[in-house]
This record gives sequence, structure tokens and C-alpha cells, in this order.
Amino acid sequence: MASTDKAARRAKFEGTWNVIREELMDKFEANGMPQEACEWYGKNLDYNVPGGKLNRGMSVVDTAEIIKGRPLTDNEYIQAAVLGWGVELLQAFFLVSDDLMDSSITRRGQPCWYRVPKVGFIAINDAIMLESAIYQLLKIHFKREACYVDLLELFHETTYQTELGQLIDLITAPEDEVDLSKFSLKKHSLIVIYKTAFYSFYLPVALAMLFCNIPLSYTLPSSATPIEPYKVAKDILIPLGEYFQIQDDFLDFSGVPAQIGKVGTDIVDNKCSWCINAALADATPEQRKILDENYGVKPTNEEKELARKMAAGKNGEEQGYLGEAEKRVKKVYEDIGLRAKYAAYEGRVYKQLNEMIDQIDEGAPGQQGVLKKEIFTSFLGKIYRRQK
Ligand code: DMA
Ligand code: MG
Ligand code: MG
Ligand code: MG
Repeated sequence: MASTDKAARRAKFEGTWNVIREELMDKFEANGMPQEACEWYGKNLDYNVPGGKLNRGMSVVDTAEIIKGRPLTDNEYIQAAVLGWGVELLQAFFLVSDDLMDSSITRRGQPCWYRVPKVGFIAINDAIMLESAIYQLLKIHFKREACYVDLLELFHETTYQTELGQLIDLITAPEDEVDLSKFSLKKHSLIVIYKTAFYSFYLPVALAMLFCNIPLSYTLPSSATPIEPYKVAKDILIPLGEYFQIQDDFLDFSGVPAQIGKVGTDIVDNKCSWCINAALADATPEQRKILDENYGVKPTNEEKELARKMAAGKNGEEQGYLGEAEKRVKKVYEDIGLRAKYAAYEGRVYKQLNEMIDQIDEGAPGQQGVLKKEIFTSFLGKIYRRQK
């Protein structure tokens, strides 16, 4: 896809946000909420929903067009965009709560919502309101559609899966008790499949499939064995999502805030990240000792003060400062050659995913209403070697 085409598609999707935002505001105001509350809710939406990469939301629209094999009509487009913004609202709900739970500093190049003056713990209710917005929109746009209950169930089930993932992510990373022997790549895989892969990858594609009335099973002329398209999609999208979160973990270590829009917190937060697991696999006893002593160790007040001074009036925290403990962990990562290990992993997984996608039976050329390889290659293309 040409880059101008990509920009136009993004602009079209972004353009639907204003309509959707108005519907949410109307609904809010219809409850007789005071002016002050309307302004608060509007700010919550503006600050947390539209500013991301929009990969997840746009994938709903893109997938629906690929399945139908033609551009969507105006009505179909707005409905698919509502599902897309539903995924973005779900993401906003998770991110606002995730940043509180991870004590993060910035998100999408701005302070995390809970750190905005006057917000604080109100961010918890704001996050829950972002989730509720999904169901307001589904009711407006899908109540009379045959797929309504399936859409509701899919959003609910995916939300539940993500919450399971967030729970195991958090309890595997206790603040006061660093024990690296509790980590493993197997545990990491379970965490990231639940906390990221279902909602970021399976959800957008499965929503588009339901929207296009793809049945639970169909048979193609090429084989007598029935195809279960939701299972086929899941079997590719879950490993794809795992790869995406490994990228997120790697960027937490290697990315700079100006590039990734957030300050990495995994080392200080004692997270069971891909990086620490990959490092543990190759660490010498000396390196292991450094990791044991410095992983999950917060910067001292003196280090924070120094960072503030060095930032000379600018907000030092937002630039991201490293305490000595975090620096020592990062040095071990570099010495172990984590960057090369990651590059090798990325090459391997990219090849494997392409091989899996290649197995998909698309039926006759131009056949509509069935799974197409392009659904997955376009998703993979959006994230391969991403830098943010
Ligand atoms: C992301 O985990 C998962 C959810 C459900 C938001 P994370 O804490 O690694 O995300 P980020 O690096 O964006 O804070
Ligand atoms: Mg986080
Ligand atoms: Mg998190
Ligand atoms: Mg992360």
C-alpha cells in the first residue's frame, strides 16, 4: 500500500472520531450532568482515546474490506469504524489503568492521565467510563443487528482475558520481593498472550469477521474438511500478538522516550519482561549476581533529585532518568548482546508467521466472505521491525 494511500485511510478513520465523540457526549449530557462534568468527560476522551498509532482500530476496517473484497459502503464504514473505535476505547481503558498500576511517567509523549493535575485517582473512574463508552456505542449502532450479542460477548470475553493477563503480569512483579528465579519464558508467554495478544490482535480481526457474518465453520471446494475460521485466525493472531509484546518489552529497554512516547519502567518495576528472561538464559554467574542485586530496585531520592537538577528546569522525569541500579542492569543486557538476540528472534518469528499465513486456504480467486492471507500479512506488515 502506498504511503499516501495509508495516510488517507488513517485520515478517514480519524475523521469518524468526531462523530463518535459527539454521540458519547450527547449520551452523557442527556443524563443531566452538570457542565463541569461534561467538560471532564470530554477531556478524558480527548486525552486518552485518539492519540495513538490506531493500528488496532484501523485493522477492523481494513479486515472488513479484505473479507468483502471491495470498499465498504458509507454505512458499513461507519459501523466498522465504531467497532474500531471500540477497540481503541478498550485500549484507552487498559492504558489509563495500566499506567497507574505500573507507576508510569508518560504515554504517547504526554504525562500519563493520572499524573495530570487534578486527575490522580479519579483516573480509575475515568478508565471505567472509557470502557462503558464501548457499550453505549454498540447499542446505538448494532442493537438491531443479528451480530449484536456476538459482538457484546466478544468484547466481554476479551476484556476478561486481558484482566487475567494484567493480574498475572502484576503478581509476577511484586514491588518488595525480587526473585528472578520465578521468571521464565513460559511464564512470560502466558502473561503476554493474555494481557496483549487477545485484545490487540484477535479482537480487531474477530470483530470484523462477525461484522461480515463469517460463520463458525465453512467448507471450501479444495477440501472436504470444514474450516473453522475463528480458530484459524486465533492460531495466527495469538503468536503475532506475542511477538508484538516482545517488541514492546524490547523497546522498553532500547527505545528513547522521544521515539516510543513513554519512559520504560520494566526494569524498575521488576517485570517478567522478554529482556530479563533472555538475559537470564545467557548470564554468567557474575552477570547473574548483578541482575539479582539491581533488578527491580527503584532510584534513590538523591538520584531523582540529581536528575531533576540535570534537566535544568525541564521536567527531568519526563525525559526519563536512570538510577544506578537500572544502569547496571542495562549494561548487563548490552554485554550479553541482547540487541543481537532480539534481532535474531525477530527474523525467526517473522519467517514462522509468514509460513503459518501461507497455509491459509483462500478458496477460489476473488472468493468473498472467507479468510484471506492479506488480513494477516497486512497486520504483520504494520508491526514488523517497528521502532515505536
Ligand atoms: C501492556 O503491558 C498491556 C496492557 C493491557 C495495557 P505494558 O505495561 O508492557 O504496556 P506499556 O509498556 O504500554 O505500559
Ligand atoms: Mg505499562
Ligand atoms: Mg503493565
Ligand atoms: Mg511495556
